[in-house]
Amino acid sequence: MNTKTTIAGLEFPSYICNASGPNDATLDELHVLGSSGSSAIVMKSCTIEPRSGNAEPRYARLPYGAIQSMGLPNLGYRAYGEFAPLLQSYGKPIVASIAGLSVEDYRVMVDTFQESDVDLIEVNLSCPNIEGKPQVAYDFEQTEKVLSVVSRSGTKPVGVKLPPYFDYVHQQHMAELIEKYQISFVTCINSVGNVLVIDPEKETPILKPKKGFGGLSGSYIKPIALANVRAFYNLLGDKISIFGVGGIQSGVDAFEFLLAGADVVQVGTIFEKEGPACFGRIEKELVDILIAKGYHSVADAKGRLKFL
Ligand code: RRO
Repeated sequence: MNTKTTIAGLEFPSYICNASGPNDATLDELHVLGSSGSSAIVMKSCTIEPRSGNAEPRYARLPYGAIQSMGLPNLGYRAYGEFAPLLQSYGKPIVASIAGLSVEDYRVMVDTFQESDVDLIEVNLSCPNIEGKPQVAYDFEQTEKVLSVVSRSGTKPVGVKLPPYFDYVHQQHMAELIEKYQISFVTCINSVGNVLVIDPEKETPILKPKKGFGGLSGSYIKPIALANVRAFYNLLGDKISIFGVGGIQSGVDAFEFLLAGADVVQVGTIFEKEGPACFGRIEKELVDILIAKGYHSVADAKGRLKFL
């Protein structure tokens, strides 16, 4: 079974890779991803300066996923530029993820990664956990300012990591901007921002930062993620590539994202819980489904959602 696929013309050896977020901020963690079944090495979103992130507790597993307010803990973008050549021997795509705190931050980081050994640049427009910094992609004027600087320079493909949208007009508006600025791929979706989980015993939120409001991930958000993948697939078709992310923990989940139109799926919450064995397990489960259904490759099933 051929599970090779591409994002922005770049070959991915299989369908499942890690999502920016869990266990991808240090060089040791990135080496673990290099040695794992992940089809790429996706790095933690970075900022200009290193950050230790928000106060703890800032991550909690839930029955069907997780809530977190990590607050962008990372080593600063320079470190990730230096790590890239050390990771090339794994022979899989290296993806930088940048999360500016200003338009100028995005410009500086994208220019630097354009000159580095990373293969793709994911521009994170959707971190929900920085106090006083709204998610960029919910503000289309601000988004356009960022897209105008990140799309300007270099030859490496640039994509955007989007928050969940809940209305088609927002997906349409974003799709127009993606076309206008020749963005090569989208990553749908980031965590569902600013949800609240309460501990009824303690009568407190379960997270400390932002008075308990944090990003929701895992199975809770899978239908929202599928809807966003499908909406962008409908709107942009083969003009862009799509990373699907949100609640994938089994081969069936991955197959659903494939039908919706995702070129590759990223896993975050299940990787945090299960460790690097999850990549090979989900890939094998997906292959078994494709064989049972008579598909010959991942490409064969992509976008093939049927209608009632
Ligand atoms: O670090 C975080 O708190 C974080 C980021 Br950058 C993001 O993009 N999405 C998320 O749920 N958490």
